[in-house]
Amino acid sequence: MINLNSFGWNSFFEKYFEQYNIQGFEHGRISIENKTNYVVVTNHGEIIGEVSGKYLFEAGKQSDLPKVGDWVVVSLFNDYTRAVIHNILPRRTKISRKGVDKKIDEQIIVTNVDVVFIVQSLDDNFNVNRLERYLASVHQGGALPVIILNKSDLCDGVSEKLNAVKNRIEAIDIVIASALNKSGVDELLKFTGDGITVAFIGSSGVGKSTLINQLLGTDLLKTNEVRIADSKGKHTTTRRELILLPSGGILIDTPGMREFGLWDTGEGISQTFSEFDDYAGLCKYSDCTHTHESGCAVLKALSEGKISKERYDNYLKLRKELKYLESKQNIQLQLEEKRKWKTIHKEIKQFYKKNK
Ligand SMILES: Nc1nc2c(ncn2[C@@H]2O[C@H](COP(=O)(O)OP(=O)(O)OP(=O)(O)O)[C@@H](O)[C@H]2O)c(=O)[nH]1
Ligand SMILES: [Mg+2]
Ligand SMILES: [Zn+2]
Repeated sequence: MINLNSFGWNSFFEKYFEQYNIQGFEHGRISIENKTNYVVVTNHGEIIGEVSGKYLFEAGKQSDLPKVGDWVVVSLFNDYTRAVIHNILPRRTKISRKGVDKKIDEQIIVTNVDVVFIVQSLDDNFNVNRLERYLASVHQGGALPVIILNKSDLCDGVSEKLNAVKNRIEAIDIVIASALNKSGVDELLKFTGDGITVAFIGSSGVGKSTLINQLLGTDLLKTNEVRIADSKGKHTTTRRELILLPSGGILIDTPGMREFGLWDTGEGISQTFSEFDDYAGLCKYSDCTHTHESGCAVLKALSEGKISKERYDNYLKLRKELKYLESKQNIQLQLEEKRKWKTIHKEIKQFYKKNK
């Protein structure tokens, strides 16, 4: 029997599972999402699982389907070699972004993570605006963010870059690492522990999989050189994968992301830019956009040097993106409503025709 506590099972999920437990269902955690099925870690080992037809039928959107990190309700068949997934237990935390296809949709990267390593490399990839973007999403999803600046061996001005981050971002742990010469890896280990789930996110090629291999002490995950021209990665990792750390803890590797569009991150932005809320509360107009209004306390704080200009610019940019997303979502909702009415009207007309 596998001890699922080591995979992060705890009283939070237990409480929700109780009703299924008394009906004889089992529980498990999604460790890999394949194209057509999942790998589920259960008390009886790693088992291939598929979502039940009923659940699939009732799932309204992509985010209703199981994701890596989810705890699911299953029944086991064929001598514990096949699992049918009936439901997902409530997600304690999640990381989401705006889906990359045309439809405005939430894409869940991983769920039920305690800590998120936001990984950047100290070469062309280094970008403080992007760190703040990731932070807003991680804050929104409820996990604890840690910033990892990797490939320190490739960078001469490490302390300048570290200061650039510290000047912009307060009260978040930052680890300088080099997966190549193993520095900083011990420091990363401090954030791991039995039952604690840590996810690695960031652009392709920053060294997420290499860092995980270093933590594991074996080359379990595939890694690949970056392009010489622009240090960009080759999207080597193609699936999210949950891995047990021999020293205790759970690590989740994720594929590098080209874009990290915000999804529903109002709270996350507030938390990431908490000093702005203090000032915004003092603005003359409650719907102040902090761009031109008289009596704007944010602009005043900016002119007095109490808020950094870079943070201000990024704050406005992220808020604008969120507003745009919300308006798009509204349009989409309206279109869906219209489509619904159209079908209803058509059905009614057909009914009349038949019954004439
Ligand atoms: N010089 C140097 N190279 C590193 C370091 N960490 C990783 N690399 C190299 O960077 C390349 C990309 O590393 P990966 O671990 O594949 O990157 P990844 O973030 O997993 O990328 P994707 O899977 O594509 O998202 C590999 O050639 C690694 O050997 C480091 O600290 N220093
Ligand atoms: Mg990788
Ligand atoms: Zn204002």
